[in-house]
Amino acid sequence: MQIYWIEAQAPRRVLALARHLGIDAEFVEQDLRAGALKAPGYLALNPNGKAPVLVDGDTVLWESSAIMAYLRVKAGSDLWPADDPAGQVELLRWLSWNDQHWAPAVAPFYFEHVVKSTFGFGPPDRDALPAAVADFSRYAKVLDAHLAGRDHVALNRLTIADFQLASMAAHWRESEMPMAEFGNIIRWLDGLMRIPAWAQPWPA
Ligand SMILES: N[C@@H](CCC(=O)N[C@@H](CS)C(=O)NCC(=O)O)C(=O)O
Repeated sequence: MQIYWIEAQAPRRVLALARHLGIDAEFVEQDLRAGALKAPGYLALNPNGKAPVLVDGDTVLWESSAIMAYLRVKAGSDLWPADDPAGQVELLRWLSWNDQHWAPAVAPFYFEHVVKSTFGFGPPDRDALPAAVADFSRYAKVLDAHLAGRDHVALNRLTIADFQLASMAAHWRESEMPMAEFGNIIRWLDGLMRIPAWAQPWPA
């Protein structure tokens, strides 16, 4: 099995899960700045030209949530509720909510402060961020209320939804996300950081 990755939030979910589950895979880092994700060989695996991608024999998968579900099935862990249709529905709710609402709300902060510095795209444009605060607050309120009295996003246990929702928000401090009033989110993110594979997901 190969997992193609760059040092960014969507691959991070997959790498963390693979490490957490002890999956034996070859981790193939791609050079974003050299255009590796847009090379014909890579586009044949993922026509979107994005990471991560998983190749396992004849199976080629892109989209990190699908890859995480695949890894879970492979490892037989309960991070994806394979035998629980109602649990799957609950997870799908949060995976969809992330991709439609939460990820776009946190992405401007993450991009300006983390993506730019990781890949040498220049300094953060802080003037671009005030316009992003309203959306951030709107959806942070939803997540914060949901996490009151909970340590995890769904099913009262660690699932792939936690990794999906946390991958950009985990960087809230250095990204200067206006998180101060959302104590339940902070508690949840700090809790995830106690999982060694989440705190340090990157292959050596
Ligand atoms: N929805 C996709 C997102 C994939 C994605 O946007 N990957 C980013 C890194 S986080 C990427 O490869 N960006 C490079 C590019 O767009 O050129 C997933 O969850 O896998």
